[in-house]
Amino acid sequence: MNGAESLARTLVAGGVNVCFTNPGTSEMHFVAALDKVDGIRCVLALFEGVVTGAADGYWRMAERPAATLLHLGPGLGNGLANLHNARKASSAIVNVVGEHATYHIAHDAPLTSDIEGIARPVSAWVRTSPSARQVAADGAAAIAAAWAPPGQVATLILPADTAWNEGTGPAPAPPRAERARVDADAIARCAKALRSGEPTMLMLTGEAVRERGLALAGRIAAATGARLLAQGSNARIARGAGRVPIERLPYPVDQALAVLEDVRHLILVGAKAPVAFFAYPDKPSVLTPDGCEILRLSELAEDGVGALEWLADELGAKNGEVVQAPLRPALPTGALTPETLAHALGALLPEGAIVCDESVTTGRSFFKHTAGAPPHDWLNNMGGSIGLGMPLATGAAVACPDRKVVCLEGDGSGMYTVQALWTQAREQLDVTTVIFDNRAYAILNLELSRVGARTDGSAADQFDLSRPPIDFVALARGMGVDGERVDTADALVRALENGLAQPGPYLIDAILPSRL
Ligand SMILES: Cc1ncc(C[n+]2csc(CCOP(=O)(O)OP(=O)(O)O)c2C)c(N)n1
Repeated sequence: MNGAESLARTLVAGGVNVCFTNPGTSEMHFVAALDKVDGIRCVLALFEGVVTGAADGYWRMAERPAATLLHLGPGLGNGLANLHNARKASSAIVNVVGEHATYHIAHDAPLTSDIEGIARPVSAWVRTSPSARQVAADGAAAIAAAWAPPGQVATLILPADTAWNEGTGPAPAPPRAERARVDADAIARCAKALRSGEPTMLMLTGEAVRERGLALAGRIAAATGARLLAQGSNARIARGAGRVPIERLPYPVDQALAVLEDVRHLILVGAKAPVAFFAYPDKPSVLTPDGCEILRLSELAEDGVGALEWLADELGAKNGEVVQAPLRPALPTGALTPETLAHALGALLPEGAIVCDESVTTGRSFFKHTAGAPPHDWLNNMGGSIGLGMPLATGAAVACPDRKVVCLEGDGSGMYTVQALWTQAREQLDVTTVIFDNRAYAILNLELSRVGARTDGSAADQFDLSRPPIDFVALARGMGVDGERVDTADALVRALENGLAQPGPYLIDAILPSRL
């Protein structure tokens, strides 16, 4: 058995059953091995940003890492932005990156590059396998590194001769590291703050914003009067009727400051201490008020749900959590605006939906109007690098073929990785994509004044996507995805009903008032 097959069998033995691919010549033996070995599904994407974003979405929903297959330094480089997003989301991914045969590297052929150097900033673990006899063990180590809590990007670089030379057969995956339990001091400090009678907030993310974590946090809130808030962006929030509802920290600095202004004790459950997305002249970077005590219940890698359980016990908070009542807005009619769009989503979001949210400025009231929809999961971009939404939806749909994926996508953001639609068509993935076609980089137009930049007016041209207008329905059709364009709330409702009723991919180009 050659090294490539040894690695492929190692992946399957380690529970890696999907590989998002965009291969080249140096990966041909690995491609052949993936073909030969049962138990791993290969999903081709036409740009590496789709490959890496899909692997992120797959992890968030399957809770198992996918592999990627990328072509040397340039292929990895094309996938970097979404690997950055995956790193920020603490998503586990096993990248397999092809490399020239070991003896060929010295010749500096066209595709030779510093692959480790490209991989390192986005990877917690990087290794170039030295030989075919080592590649299976390195693959097993990569899987273990990816699984390290809370989830990591591991990059294994595979010189072509390590794939084609004689290997060892598969290596067993090392046991997975468990999440560490928090110490008793953390519980005692947080309990003291919660008993102080002073305004206290729990800021949650990670496992803590899934159903069980939210229920426990809700109990603590009911027993102590503490407020709950999620981070501004989260890998996956469990929401909807019957779950403890939670708001996110708003993006605009002034709004975030207002939400946090009275907090005296902030307890972080997996979350980072809140800071502004960007610096602005005359606005603070740190969003907590002066004098606010910041305490940590758990790091993201620790057992946050266990910590909430312990804390709830300590406080005698056994039940009493307030859950969201079922509540849907009425179907909207009239003009299509971000607000009527939010109503349509709230009215129609199906039970079990997976929402991949890259709605940027259009989505500011989506949370409010979807809060009482049937139970669903909500996935954010955590790294701020746009072009994640459609790949994320692709990976989520591969992970959960029985659930409807709803991709909420800005027109500007969507254009980065629009090729994801082709993969959705090829795999017949159940994704309804709604493009928020405001023909602008609207957020940048807002930011221009927020940062205090002075212009004579022509700067707005850099945010104008209307010249020429982008025909998303034609783009989708060109990649095998059906769709329609809508410009009223009534038409959006019909299109959403239509898209959600179909089992495969569908795209709705929602024409919104221009935001320039
Ligand atoms: C990789 C990357 N390039 C550029 C940016 C800067 N950026 C942030 S938002 C944005 C435009 C988003 O436009 P759109 O998706 O249409 O949403 P809208 O602002 O119109 O709501 C850009 C270019 C970024 N965040 N990431």
